[in-house]
Amino acid sequence: MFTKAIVRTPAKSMLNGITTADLGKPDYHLALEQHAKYIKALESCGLEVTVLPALEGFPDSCFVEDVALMTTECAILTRPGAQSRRNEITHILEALESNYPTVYTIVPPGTLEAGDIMMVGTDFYIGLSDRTNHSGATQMKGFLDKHGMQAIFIRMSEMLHLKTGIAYLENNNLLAYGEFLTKPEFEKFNIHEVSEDEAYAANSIWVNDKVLIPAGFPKTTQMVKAAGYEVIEIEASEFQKLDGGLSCLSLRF
Ligand code: CIR
Repeated sequence: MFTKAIVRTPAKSMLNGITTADLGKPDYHLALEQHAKYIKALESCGLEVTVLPALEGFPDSCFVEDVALMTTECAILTRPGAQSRRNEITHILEALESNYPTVYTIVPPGTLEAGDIMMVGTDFYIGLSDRTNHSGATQMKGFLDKHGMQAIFIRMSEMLHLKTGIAYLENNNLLAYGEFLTKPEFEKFNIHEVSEDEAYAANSIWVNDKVLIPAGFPKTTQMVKAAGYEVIEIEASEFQKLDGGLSCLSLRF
């Protein structure tokens, strides 16, 4: 179970965030409203949420998930592959140190964004993406090894981050889309397939037995309900415009 989350208020500069989505510029005020509701949803799942201030110098900084990995044993400060995001880490360090006695750091030539990491108990699936390279993943594996946790590398080529297309819902249930449907590493899971027209909903999150799903994806919502979960639908359209989903908006631990 998670007890805490860290989020960061979106900056006005989010209008200039990195994107491939071709959905237009985000509406900043709507993004703030959606972000506030996201926080409320996390709180309704029992989490104490720390809200960090907006960082205007970093348009993508509300996507806090990418700059750190929180485990039960330690936290790891990442080294984002996106150059414009690299120094976001200096602004999250204090929050990590105030919650963990041990904080490791990914160093050059490694790059890693934790949107590429999916936690399944003490196993951590690490996507080798455009943002996460082999050195970054190997450093991460070394840190996890020290604490008796395992890393499994996943080659990927179609998506921004591993969790763009996959979400672990606990109880061996995996929500998956696209290239992740056929990876041998995921065969052991009970795979719930997200259809192509609802691909964005593959980035959903399990929070203490509830599942937060982006609003507007009825097939995925129905499928997750049918699997026995209570679902909370969250409007995330303004973050979708920046290739960001529900997982990216928080660090949960
Ligand atoms: C980026 O390209 O870095 C941001 N616009 C979106 C980051 C989304 N993060 C995630 O999937 N973990």
